[in-house]
Amino acid sequence: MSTFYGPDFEALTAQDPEIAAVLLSELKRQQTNLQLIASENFTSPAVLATMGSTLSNKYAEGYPGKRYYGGCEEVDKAESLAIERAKSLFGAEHANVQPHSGASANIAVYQAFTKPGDTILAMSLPHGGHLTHGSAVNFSGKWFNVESYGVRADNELIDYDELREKAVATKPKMICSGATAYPSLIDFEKIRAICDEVGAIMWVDAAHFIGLVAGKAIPSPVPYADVVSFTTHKVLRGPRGGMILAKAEHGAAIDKAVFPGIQGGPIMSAVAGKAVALAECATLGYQKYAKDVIVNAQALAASLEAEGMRAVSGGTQTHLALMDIRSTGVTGKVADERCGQAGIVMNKNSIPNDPEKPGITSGIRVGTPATTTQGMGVPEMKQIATLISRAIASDEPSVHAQIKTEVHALTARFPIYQA
Ligand code: DSN
Repeated sequence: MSTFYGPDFEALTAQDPEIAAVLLSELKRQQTNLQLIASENFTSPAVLATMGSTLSNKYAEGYPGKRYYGGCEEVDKAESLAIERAKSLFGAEHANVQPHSGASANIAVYQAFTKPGDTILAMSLPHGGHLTHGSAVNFSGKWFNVESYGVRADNELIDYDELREKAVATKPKMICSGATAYPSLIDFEKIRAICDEVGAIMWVDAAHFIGLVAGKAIPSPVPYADVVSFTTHKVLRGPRGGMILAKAEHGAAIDKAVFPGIQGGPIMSAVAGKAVALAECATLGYQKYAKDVIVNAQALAASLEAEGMRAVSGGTQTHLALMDIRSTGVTGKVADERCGQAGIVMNKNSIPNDPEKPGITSGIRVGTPATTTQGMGVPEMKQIATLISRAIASDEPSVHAQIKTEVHALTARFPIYQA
């Protein structure tokens, strides 16, 4: 029996045992540790099979029916299915399924709507934004005049007054909403009104929460935004990659920006994998999953609070919780390391107005997309919070070894990728 969901693992083992061993060890790592990184998930065997298929061999620059290469009749079908499924699932007027990643999708959005030197307004990275939303070390911060907004000091929710004041004062070409470490919902109607007031393009980077939108668990930005970009591998549970939805009037600009603007040949195996994932997301089972992800995140946040940590923004309405762990006496970096030694995988994360540097931090970010895919529920979230708390509290390798044993016992009850 094969333990790997790929068509030719035996052939790979014979040809390249070193890489085959990496694949097996990574499978074991994913199966036995607790995966709490908010941006990761376990995609389905069907998506994995598509990603490892011969579609990877095909060059297909252009779009279905208008390619720069021959022999595209089969991959055309896959891309057309992905586009139609994306439009139908999200009620979108236009979909581009070719971006290689979330960052690529975002570069295409800049390319479609702005020129270097234009002003954009986006959430600051230290308050939960993303590198491509204008960070000084990213192309976006180097090529654009970036104005930022953040969260209010009192409740750690987006400061819409500040957002509007900055928009009115700086007249940005584009206003970006969306974040990587913001546990609350975003008021898209309010942001649409601000964009209309100042004549800005409304861009939503929905990478983190689009899977919750697909599962009808939270409100959608699609009716409000000019353009919505996202990754396909987070809560959405698809292949690694990106996607862009847009109003019909922007469709041609988006397509031109993706190809030939910033990419050459699309990765057709990933495009087909996106089609498979989108069909999975249209099921009632996925809708239940999306709601369970949020219930689990709320249970995890509440249980970590019961262990003495503080949930930023007062809790979560999404798939992730950002915990201020200063009460534990250790930094996010140390907590991340200690949890890692105990088989609990998550990441250190800055909290709003963090006194520590980004490489150290006062917080941790925990997410529930992967554990919920495994079938874990509220009782397991309570157990996980206790395991995290115990791991953070100790610098004893023997304590971490004991917790790791308990983690392995827990994950063994919720197996993934069984042959
Ligand atoms: N790096 C991703 C995350 O973990 O949130 C965002 O791109």
